Amino acid sequence: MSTLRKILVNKDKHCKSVWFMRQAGRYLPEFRKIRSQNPDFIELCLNSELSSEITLQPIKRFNLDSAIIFSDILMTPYALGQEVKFIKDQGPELSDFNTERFLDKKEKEFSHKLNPVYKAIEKTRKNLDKDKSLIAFIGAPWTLLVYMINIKKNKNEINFNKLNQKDININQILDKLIKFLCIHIQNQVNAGADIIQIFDSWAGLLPENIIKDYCFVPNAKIVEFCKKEKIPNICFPKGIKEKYEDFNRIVNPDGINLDYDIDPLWVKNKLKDVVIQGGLDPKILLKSEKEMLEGATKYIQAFKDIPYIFNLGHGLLPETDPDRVKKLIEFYRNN
Ligand code: 1CP
Repeated sequence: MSTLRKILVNKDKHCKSVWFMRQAGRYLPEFRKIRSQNPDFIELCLNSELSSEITLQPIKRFNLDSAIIFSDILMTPYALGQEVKFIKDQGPELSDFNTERFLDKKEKEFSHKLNPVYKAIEKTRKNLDKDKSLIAFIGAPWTLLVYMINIKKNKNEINFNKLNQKDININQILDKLIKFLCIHIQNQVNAGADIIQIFDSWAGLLPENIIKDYCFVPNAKIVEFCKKEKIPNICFPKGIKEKYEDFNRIVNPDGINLDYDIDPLWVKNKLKDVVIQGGLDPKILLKSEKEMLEGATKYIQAFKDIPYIFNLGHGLLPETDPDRVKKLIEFYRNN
């Protein structure tokens, strides 16, 4: 059994396990080389051979305990018929959302379009040591919706006028998304993934009055599906501050990833009956080695008596020095 499953499923508090969000990506020269030869990001995600190779790059380099499949949360809107483009230094851009066409999408076509992702998972599983987990992931419905109907004004603001347009029935869209996301989860597990992480990266932009309907309830429905299918799951409701407590109570996932805003000591008191993952600010890897190791110590100490998976409070930044990543892993394993 992998160390990640020992912690997440068996709640083994003595076991150590480390992986990083965005471990396969832009801070690695070997990734940048492949990326420079593949200008279309979606095409790269649909290239099973290369996706699998990229997934294994950080495992070869650092011998991490788990691999996370190289793909993107926006592969879901892509498979649901929207065109997805990544504009350099601007982030993703999706073609106009058409409610009718979206609601009409069929399961078979959706799974067919994502087949290369499942092939990449199969291939990776064959080349990954038995004692390592292969993590697959989805974007949570709210976070996907933010991109799909293009409602983010800037880094920290939602265009609520657009969200409340009469021709967009949000609940109907969320329900359809949940259904397709559960299919995507099941397909990834059937292909060989053994853990699912659910990224709700924009949960922190939801106001108090709708966070339950748009974040807690959709995440809860997906976690319920995972539990029914015995799929170990980790939720990441980024930016929701003390509402982590409500989230944990209502959604009740196997694991919860902390963001870097939340105090680990608060977490220890307030989040019960859940495995804790991550928390360390990825920016700390850009500071001095001393600061980085002090930062890591805070998390290692806070969670030494409970099941804890070492990771970050968001993805590794593109400017991170890979040698720093190596140091951090060594430090965690030796402490
Ligand atoms: O080279 C490039 O320009 C592409 C950069 C890149 C990479 C390497 C993007 C574009 N996505 C990815 C891969 C990716 N995305 C992974 C791979 C596996 C790994 O973690 O190693 C994962 C898990 C994701 C998940 C993802 N994509 C999230 C959730 C996590 C998070 O960061 O909050 C989100 C929000 C996205 C959307 C996305 N994909 C890429 C960009 C630039 C964005 C937008 C982010 C934003 O709007 O800030």
